[in-house]
Amino acid sequence: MDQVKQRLKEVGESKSEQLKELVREHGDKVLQEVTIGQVLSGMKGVVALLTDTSKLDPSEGIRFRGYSIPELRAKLPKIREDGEPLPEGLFYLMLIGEIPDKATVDFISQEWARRAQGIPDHVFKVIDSLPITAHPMIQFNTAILAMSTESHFRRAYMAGMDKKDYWGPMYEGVMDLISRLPVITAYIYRRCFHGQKHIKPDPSLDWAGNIAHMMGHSSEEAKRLMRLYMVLHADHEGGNVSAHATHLVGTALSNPYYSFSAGMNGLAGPLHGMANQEVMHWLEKLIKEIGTETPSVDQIKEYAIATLEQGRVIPGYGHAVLRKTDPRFSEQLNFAKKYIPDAPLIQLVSKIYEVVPDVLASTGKVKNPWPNVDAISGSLLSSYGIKEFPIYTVLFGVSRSLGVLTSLIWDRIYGMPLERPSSQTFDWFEEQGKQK
Ligand code: NMX
Ligand code: MLT
Repeated sequence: MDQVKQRLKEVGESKSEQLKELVREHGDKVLQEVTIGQVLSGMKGVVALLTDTSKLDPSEGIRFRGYSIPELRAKLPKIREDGEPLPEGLFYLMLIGEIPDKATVDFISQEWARRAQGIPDHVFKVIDSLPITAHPMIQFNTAILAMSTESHFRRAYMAGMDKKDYWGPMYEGVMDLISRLPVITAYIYRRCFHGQKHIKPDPSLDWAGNIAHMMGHSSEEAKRLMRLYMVLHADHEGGNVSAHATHLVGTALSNPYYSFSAGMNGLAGPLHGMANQEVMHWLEKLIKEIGTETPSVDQIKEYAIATLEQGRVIPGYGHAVLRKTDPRFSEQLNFAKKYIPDAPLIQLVSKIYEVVPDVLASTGKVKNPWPNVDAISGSLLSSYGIKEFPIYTVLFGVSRSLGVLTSLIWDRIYGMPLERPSSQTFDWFEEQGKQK
């Protein structure tokens, strides 16, 4: 058993006992009232999930196991003191609940580099059988499903493993899956946008540095950006579409590949992870229609109002939970201001930030007029030379694997049962509305 799995075993055993005791002793305790409005508007604010890896505060933003993003950037191990934290460290923090030392992070980097070599050939053949015009998310998700032939979890289940031990093969599958996503991503990227000229992983590099390297953006600056990107998108508590879908499918004891694939199908929606690509189309169209990369505040305002009048959303703005500017947006903006202050796209994003919140607030219905993580991530990638928008949601997905898959391991540690809420008919809801 490797050292991370050993520590997980120690932490997990007592936690799963605590959960059983909580349910035994306080299972009848009422948590909250739920209104018809909440159920019929996407269950917003309904507490229905147990997720330890991170928690979202509407004003403060995300905290990973209690740590804010600035705290993580200060505390998690880095390669260089002035660099970005390594996502391997965030993975360990989300999995174990403790900040790792650099030796542990190096162990995870090496372990992932080793496991990344095990992708079976048929996965690349399956990708190659798709047209290069197929959206990278289609190719990514197809590859994830194709990799499920390797599932330790399925093999253990078929062999009749005791359910209290399910977390073990789940951990092995998750480690394999996370390790292999960068290779798959770079393969798809090079296939679609760089004439199939593939670049081998460099086993001496960290996980995120290797993504940049294999994509062909191997400057130190691009690697630093990739480390930031992979940390910022890793998790957003349990209720977002990708986390919720991964968890839900996992409760049927589907293997980690099936479960993660479900989450990635959700991430591919334009209101969720695909918003990063949508933002770029919105910016491109703005530049084309106005005829300049440096539009005035009034021109941006007019363009934003026209988007709303066409019955469309302004991508990159709004959030189901946040009620302030997303700190993931602010962190990226600060990063850009530090390293590439003159980048035209970053200047445009900053100007849009001055205008759009007022436009959205003036509708009187948008609950959060502030930018989210996607309002800037594509502009940042593009400014570093990663200009092919369709890969952006795949990169989001690679990062999101860290959070949703650590949660999936914890679901098996806790022995979470099949999730099966009730539904009711329209007539039932109407009847409830009439009752005093
Ligand atoms: N542009 C235009 N209208 C908006 C926007 C926006 N950015 N955000 C919310 N609204 C509308 C929303 O469509 C709804 O309209 P209607 O009543 O006509 O159906 C109304 O405002 C109330 O919606 P909210 O309760 O504020 O938002 P909700 O929780 O339903 O949805 C989002 C949250 C994130 C789906 C929504 O803000 C949105 O569509 N934003 C643009 C897409 C986007 O950036 N998504 C990325 C989210 C982050 N991520 O990576 O997942
Ligand atoms: C996310 O990162 O998952 C998004 O901000 C969406 C959400 O939290 O609902």
